[in-house]
Amino acid sequence: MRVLVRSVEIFHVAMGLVEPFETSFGVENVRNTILIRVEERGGEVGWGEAPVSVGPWYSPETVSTAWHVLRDFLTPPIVGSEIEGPEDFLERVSRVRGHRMARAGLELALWDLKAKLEGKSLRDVIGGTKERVQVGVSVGIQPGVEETLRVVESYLDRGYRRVKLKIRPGWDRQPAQAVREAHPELRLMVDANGAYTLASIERLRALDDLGLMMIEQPLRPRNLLAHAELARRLETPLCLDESVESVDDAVEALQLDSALILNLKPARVGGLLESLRIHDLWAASAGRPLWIGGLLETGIGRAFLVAAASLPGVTMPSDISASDRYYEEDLVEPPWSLNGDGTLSVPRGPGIGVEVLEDKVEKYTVRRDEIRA
Ligand code: OSB
Ligand code: MG
Repeated sequence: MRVLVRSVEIFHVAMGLVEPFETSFGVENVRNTILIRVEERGGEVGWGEAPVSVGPWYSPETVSTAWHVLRDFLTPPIVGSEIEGPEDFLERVSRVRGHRMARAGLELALWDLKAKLEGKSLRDVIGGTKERVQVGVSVGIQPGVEETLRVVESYLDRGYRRVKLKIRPGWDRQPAQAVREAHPELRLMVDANGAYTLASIERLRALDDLGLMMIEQPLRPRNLLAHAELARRLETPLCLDESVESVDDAVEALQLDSALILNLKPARVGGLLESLRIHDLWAASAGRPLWIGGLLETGIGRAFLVAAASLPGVTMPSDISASDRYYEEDLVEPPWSLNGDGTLSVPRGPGIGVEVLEDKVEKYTVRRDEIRA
């Protein structure tokens, strides 16, 4: 690909969630996030998403920091100039430290643009091999055990075959045990979003007899060494999420043996190129299980998750649910829908393979900016 980038538009969108999503770090009712639209001289367009939120809870990034960094640092090096593609973009902004979700948003838009210009699906451009990807559902913290059982039941009725429960100290053994007793064969796991310390290891040990697939991110992000110790002292495998922001982090996690499993989120690591490197390292070189995680993306960001989940090293169900699990209406056509076998289909059309409904984007936009040469 070699194109002249004519403009980059950024949209702050606010979309109500169909139900509040509560984790150990807080509750979200409305998804505030950033969409990116890149247009090249010939009129072809690429879309991306930087799935930040209003506050720095999951990661230090927010809508405001991503807006600032996209506008002032990531976009100027490519607007009005010829660029070769996502790799070229990453080189031009390599001085920028951190801000990986902002960077991912623009990088993803360039992958969509590249694939469209080549007339290929995103899956084919990145080397995906699957036609359908296995997915699961992430269940937020509920007011009580009854509600948890009811919510899980409703997802199972809709066809989901793997359930992840959000936990925090004091909301862990009880809901997990109740779901396990009601569904002895269910593929079940938990995600703590870093809410525990090694000092509270007994709370986590209490989960060891529930046959969980894994415990995701039990300890704080910077604690790779403590995760390694915890992994040695628990039966249940550990999975890292927030701890791995780059291929360098993945190398260290493998060297320290911090976790068996990785939840790979393209936005968390700065885009698809870094995701491909981490995928090759974790799955192909180290032979460890890996799956794709989400951040309540709109249908636009979801397309990149589905493409990533079609990679051969993704061997466990991914956190990619259908559009109606998140939003009343999605920004793409067709919306993402669950197949009867608990999978999502990987689109075959050019680029992200779903049409972006620009009138819907406009409807949910609270702030828009356009960067031109
Ligand atoms: O830790 O995986 C997480 C959503 C927002 C922030 C963090 C996480 C999540 C999820 C939801 O678990 C996954 C999804 O998009 O369905
Ligand atoms: Mg997580």
